[in-house]
Amino acid sequence: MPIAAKEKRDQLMRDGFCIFENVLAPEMVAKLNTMSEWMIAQQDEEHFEQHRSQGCIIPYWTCPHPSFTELLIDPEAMAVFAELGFDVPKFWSGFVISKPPHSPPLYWHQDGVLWKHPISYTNQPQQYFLMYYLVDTNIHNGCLRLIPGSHLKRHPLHDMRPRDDDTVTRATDMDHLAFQQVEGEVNVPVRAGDIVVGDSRLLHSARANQTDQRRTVLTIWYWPAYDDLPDEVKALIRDHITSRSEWADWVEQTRHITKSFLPVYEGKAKAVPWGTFPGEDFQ
Ligand SMILES: O=C(O)CCC(=O)C(=O)O
Repeated sequence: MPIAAKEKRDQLMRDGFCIFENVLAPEMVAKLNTMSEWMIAQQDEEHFEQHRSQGCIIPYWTCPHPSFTELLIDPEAMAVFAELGFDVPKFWSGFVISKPPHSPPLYWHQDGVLWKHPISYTNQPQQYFLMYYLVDTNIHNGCLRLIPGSHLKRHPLHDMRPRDDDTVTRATDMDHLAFQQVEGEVNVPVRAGDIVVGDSRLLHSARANQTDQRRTVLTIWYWPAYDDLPDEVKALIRDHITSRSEWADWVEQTRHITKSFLPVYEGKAKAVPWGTFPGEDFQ
């Protein structure tokens, strides 16, 4: 497929991210804000405590809402993939992540799951996030920050396992490396309605929200070139999406809308084991 957004595609491959401005209309942003508030209101106190560094993180299928389904297949957003040269992206998962007023930064981390497969050590397109910030962001209200190129090159932060440490996820140890300013980081302020496209292996975090307003982002995960993935990776994707009954139910209930974006693998290959940390070969 031709690549209309050549510079952005080059940036995505080289730096691990790129930005498309002004993709969602203000009405859609308003609708998604209403949806997010409805989902956030359903969480209990322990959820917010446990995920204090993120604010909250709600898988879309735990509170099904038609606006999320609409966003998954949004033609303007899918046109972003087409401009990048990906004409058959397949969907995986999605979350509402929201920082309340006056809340701590998000810890540094990466979200790759294929580190036990050689594909992770190549620049073949694998898993990308689309991030939709629902307010304009800046360094005061919790904008994204990231380390360009860290999807391809080891950084000392790769040796950390922040999600295994309660003092990080609950943001009770703010001296932890996971919260520090680090060499090579860049801030990524955006406007509501923009999309940040990023490689799941990229190290990223978010600044603290020091304002009186909530800061919400929706992250949706896709496999932009699913058909080119090895069978054992397709098997991992298939097994994950059907691993929880609530999730599998959502897939069935919305299949009539999302059908062409659902990954299908009917082969016999054994799924590659889940691998969330880079091995020593990653240098
Ligand atoms: O809150 C953000 O800005 C990014 C959230 C994120 O990437 C995550 O929690 O994995």
